[in-house]
Amino acid sequence: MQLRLHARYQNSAGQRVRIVLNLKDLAYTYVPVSKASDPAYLAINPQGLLPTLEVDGRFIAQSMAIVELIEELHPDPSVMPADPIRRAQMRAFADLICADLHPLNNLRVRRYLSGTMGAGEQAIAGWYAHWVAVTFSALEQSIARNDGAFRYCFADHPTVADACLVPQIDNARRFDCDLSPYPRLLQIDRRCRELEAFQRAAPEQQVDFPGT
Ligand SMILES: N[C@@H](CCC(=O)N[C@@H](CS)C(=O)NCC(=O)O)C(=O)O
Repeated sequence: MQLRLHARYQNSAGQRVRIVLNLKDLAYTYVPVSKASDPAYLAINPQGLLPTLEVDGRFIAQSMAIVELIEELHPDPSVMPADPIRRAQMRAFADLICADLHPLNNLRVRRYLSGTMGAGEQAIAGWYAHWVAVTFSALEQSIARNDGAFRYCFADHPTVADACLVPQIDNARRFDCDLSPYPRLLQIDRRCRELEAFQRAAPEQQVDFPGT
């Protein structure tokens, strides 16, 4: 089975997928896409969002759909907790990042705010910092409920939640958000970054990272 990941170095949804592919030690070809709005890219993903996974010439959009597919095709090692309730809690954590927070720092949303709505840079930064604070507080509380029982978010091995958390922390840092109120998330983030799977997935390790 040939896997090709169409993405961009600083594409946090793509980084989630890279992390999961690496955790499962799956070989894939990274296909850098410089602009998601290019007609050639829209032909494979009409949503105009990165990433897209190509599996033997068939295309799958949306990082979470991709991650679920990878887990189904290659269940071992799993990137899910074994217990179904814990698994659902992990999905709820991941959804908070992927469905509720990440779209707000998307380039097209920020462009709409500054262009169509005329919002200034400072106003947009304040708006984003507000949503980071709301969401990260909820994420921190959901980890606090585990009472330090796990090395990573929801298990002693990294799961999809960790693959979502680390790129989102990069986003928050890129936008200068204060993360000091979230010590549990920061500790897990540090542990993840010690792993080769996370290191190889980092933006600066990709062939399209500027200056490489
Ligand atoms: N829900 C989508 C989000 C994808 C997404 O927002 N990708 C961003 C980059 S991280 C993108 O393609 N942005 C293009 C743009 O904003 O114009 C997923 O999980 O794949």
